[in-house]
Amino acid sequence: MTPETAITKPSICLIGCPMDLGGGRRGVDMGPSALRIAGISAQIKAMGYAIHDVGDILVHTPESQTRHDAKLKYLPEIAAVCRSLCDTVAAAIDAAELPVVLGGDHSMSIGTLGGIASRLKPGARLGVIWIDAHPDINTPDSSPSGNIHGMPLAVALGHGSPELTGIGGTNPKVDPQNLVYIGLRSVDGGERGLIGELGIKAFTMVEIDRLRITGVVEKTFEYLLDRCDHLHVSFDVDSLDPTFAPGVGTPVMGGLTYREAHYVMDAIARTGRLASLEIAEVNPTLDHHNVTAEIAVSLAATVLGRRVL
Ligand SMILES: [Mn+2]
Repeated sequence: MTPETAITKPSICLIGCPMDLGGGRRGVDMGPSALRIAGISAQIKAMGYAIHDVGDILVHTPESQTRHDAKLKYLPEIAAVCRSLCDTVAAAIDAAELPVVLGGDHSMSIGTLGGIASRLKPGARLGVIWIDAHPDINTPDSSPSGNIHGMPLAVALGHGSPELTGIGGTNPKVDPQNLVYIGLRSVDGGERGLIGELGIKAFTMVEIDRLRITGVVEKTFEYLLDRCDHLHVSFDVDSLDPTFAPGVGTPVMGGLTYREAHYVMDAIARTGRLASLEIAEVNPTLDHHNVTAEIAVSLAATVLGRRVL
């Protein structure tokens, strides 16, 4: 038996989002399969959770699409996927299940956050911990690439195409004061401007060097826990250093170590406040023997409460 944090456990709703329309590099559409093959269901079940795997959201391949807008590549297709994901996440919450979304490129967060925001009780506040090398807060005008996986947080904060900001019916979905970044190290000029303008709390890799991961986690909770009722964790596997996790959509040197990531996840589990989770940007085509998906699954188990002792 493995010891766990919670005594009563919600059912976990696993939702695959096999989408790679939002990034410049192919292959993250295979992320949900890689995470399932790495045993996400069995490992969570072994912790005593009931699992409801709803399978994958329908996503059409880029080959069957036409790109209409260079500033918002595959906008109609990504909007359709996110609407469907939004409904699926909302249904899980309605069924008192804890949604765990398996990606897929990070544009899927538009759907995940749409579903969560649509189900918040009146007056309840959504808090988000965004663990990522990139802040994903570009607008169509600031984005150097037009790839929507670099825009989901801007959308959640109400900036961007109405086709995306309108998903789930709540706009904005997140208050910039209720968002914390951990692990940033690759930030575009426009993103830097918006983070400063909105006063978003960000712990870059420099803060992790300076405060160590323990200090960053402590400050994150001091800042965030009192101001949120629903805690959502969005984990981009590119937050990890590529020496540990090579199979990611957009690798950047100088990331979290395996132990730092586990420390963050363990600390989040101990708050008892996690209400939804997503794992983004697992790219099996760049991976070695599925090691990145295996690490992501072990981190998912940790944030859901698996402990060493
Ligand atoms: Mn990301």
